[in-house]
Amino acid sequence: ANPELGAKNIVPTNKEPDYQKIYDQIADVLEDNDWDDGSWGPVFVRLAWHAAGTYDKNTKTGGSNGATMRFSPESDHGANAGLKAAREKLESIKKKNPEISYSDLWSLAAGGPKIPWIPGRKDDEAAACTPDGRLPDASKGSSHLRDIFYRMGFDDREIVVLAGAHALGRCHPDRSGFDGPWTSSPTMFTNGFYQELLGKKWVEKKWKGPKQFVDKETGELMMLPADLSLIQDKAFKPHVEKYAKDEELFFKDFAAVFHKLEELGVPRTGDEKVYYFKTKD
Ligand code: ZEM
Repeated sequence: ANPELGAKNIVPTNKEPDYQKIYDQIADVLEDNDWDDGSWGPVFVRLAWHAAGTYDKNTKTGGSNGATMRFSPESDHGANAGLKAAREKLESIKKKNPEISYSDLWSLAAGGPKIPWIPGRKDDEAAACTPDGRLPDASKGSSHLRDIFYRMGFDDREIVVLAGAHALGRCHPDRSGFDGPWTSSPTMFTNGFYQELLGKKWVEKKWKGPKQFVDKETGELMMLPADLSLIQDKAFKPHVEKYAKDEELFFKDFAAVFHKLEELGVPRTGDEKVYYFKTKD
């Protein structure tokens, strides 16, 4: 026992939580026929991304450390609309494993078998909430994307890699105001976002909602103005073409860049153990 603790019955345990076990518990709650396309996976990825994407490399504020989205005002930022359900869904895992921080839990919930993951994020207080406006605005184009992602420390290629996450999930009129999925397999991680972007003809959706695009043929798939800017911009487009052709390269690069995103704002010594998780199937 640690003599500095004073209190008699407290024996400090330095035992690491069993992260593979927690990863498996998260995997067990993903499937749900009452949620969207049948999986909580996409909204968990969005939760982790919005927690991390507040990072500002100049002031070293924001980032995936802290899990400050639990608190107002960050929980009420427009970009975070709809993420409360994801946070609540993960409460059952937190209850079973109180030793894991919320910030580690959220980043773990976005993990995949090929994405390196390092624990050790510490939760912070409401005072550490970042100001509104740090996450990208879907109605804007490439120069806005550069402003936002350069601030986090990413380059053009990394912006295109990260946007490939839009293979997953969908837009919800009651959350962002936009509507529809980017691909026809929104619960599967593929390079489909790039393939659709290049392969379909995109026309403005005729509706009262915010300006977005739908595929001309069926009208069932969608693109945000920010997504389309990735093929309108001369520096972004070659990366879109590269990842549309080579899914293995996309998976490899996504794992590295998503890991970098998840590390933003997390103090590290460089000696940390890196985890890779096994999927059940
Ligand atoms: Zn998204 N994203 N995102 N994104 N995102 C939405 C949904 C999802 C942008 C954006 O405005 C929106 C990244 C980058 C960018 C995911 C992951 C990642 C939605 C729809 C919008 C409007 C929200 C809704 O209505 O539910 C913009 C402008 C981005 C700049 C490039 C990055 C980076 C991501 C992860 C690496 C995911 C998985 C979803 C789907 C969520 C769901 O609930 O299905």
